[in-house]
Amino acid sequence: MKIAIVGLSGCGKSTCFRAITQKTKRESEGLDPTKPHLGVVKVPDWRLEMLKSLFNPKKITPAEITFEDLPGFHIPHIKEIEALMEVLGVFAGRDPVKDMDDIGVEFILADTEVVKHRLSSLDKEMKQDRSPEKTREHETLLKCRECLERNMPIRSITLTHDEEKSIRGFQFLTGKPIVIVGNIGEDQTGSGVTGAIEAECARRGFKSVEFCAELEAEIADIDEPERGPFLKELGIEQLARDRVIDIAYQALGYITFFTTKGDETKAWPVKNGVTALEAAGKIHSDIQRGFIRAEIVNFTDLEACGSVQEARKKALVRLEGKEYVVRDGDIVDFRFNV
Ligand SMILES: Nc1nc2c(ncn2[C@@H]2O[C@H](COP(=O)(O)OP(=O)(O)OP(=O)(O)O)[C@@H](O)[C@H]2O)c(=O)[nH]1
Ligand SMILES: [Mg+2]
Repeated sequence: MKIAIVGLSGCGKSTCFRAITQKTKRESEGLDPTKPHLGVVKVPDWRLEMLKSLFNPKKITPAEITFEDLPGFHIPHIKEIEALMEVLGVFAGRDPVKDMDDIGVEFILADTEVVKHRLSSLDKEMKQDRSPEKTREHETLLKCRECLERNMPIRSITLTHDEEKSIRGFQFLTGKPIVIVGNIGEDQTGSGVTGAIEAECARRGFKSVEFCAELEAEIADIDEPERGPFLKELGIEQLARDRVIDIAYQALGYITFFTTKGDETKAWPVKNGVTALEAAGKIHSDIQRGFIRAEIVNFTDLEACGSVQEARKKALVRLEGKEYVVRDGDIVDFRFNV
């Protein structure tokens, strides 16, 4: 799961990257600012703490997201990137809605080039071969072109499963989920300056969050014992970073299921809508191949009951088959035989 951090030059992408990954200045100092950099973060999930107290595992493994910090204003190499985090430099007195528009236009142009290029070669190919696959791809690309010509992102088109599949390989930028981060200055905290961003994002169906990246990047440099008092002095209860990661995770369209096998309690990120059989494959191909049933209790039920035994008494621990659609917070025990 990889998210690329994009935005205009100097909008604070690298500062956001440091704040999100909590890399210290010293760790980042050696990094070449003209190159992309990767950082892995653990997705904060309070439910893991509760599961820890119930199952007492030796090890807790949260879900992870890799963030990629891109230098300057770059059209990212989209392969392997599942979503974009777009940083708007509100702190610099810029007009964030205009910046959002400008970036949107660049992405639309980049996708338009890809569509044009492919349509032109497809026209030639279809003179020899008018297979249903090629025809479908052609029709879908025409839909995309029409959408892009209206200055709309590809994610705004409703495509059938087959249509989506026919263009999946192109990894269109404007087809990716997007999270908008309003990077505000320290003096802008709580001033509502990002109201305009929020309204614009709501209109476009984007998730957005405001964040004082510089402040939170500085916090990474404070040693643990001094961190608490420092945060208290600033009146910060929780780092916005956690919320930024959480919102990015949601924007990716992921939900979390948990396993509590042996010594480890683990959070597994899966696309919303996966079946129990697909979820099993995330863990191990053997578990998928030999899938018999999945014993499932949802976190909310477990929390309300206080123990698995109690949940069992209330018939909230269920046996589900291959086609069961996994829900966020399911605690799953796969039964399999290979
Ligand atoms: N006051 C203030 N300054 C910030 C904030 N975020 C970033 N800056 C400053 O803005 C400058 C650029 O920040 P970077 O994080 O390097 O921006 P960038 O988007 O990575 O820049 P490029 O990779 O060159 O495009 C640095 O001097 C930061 O200290 C902020 O929230 N408040
Ligand atoms: Mg940078």
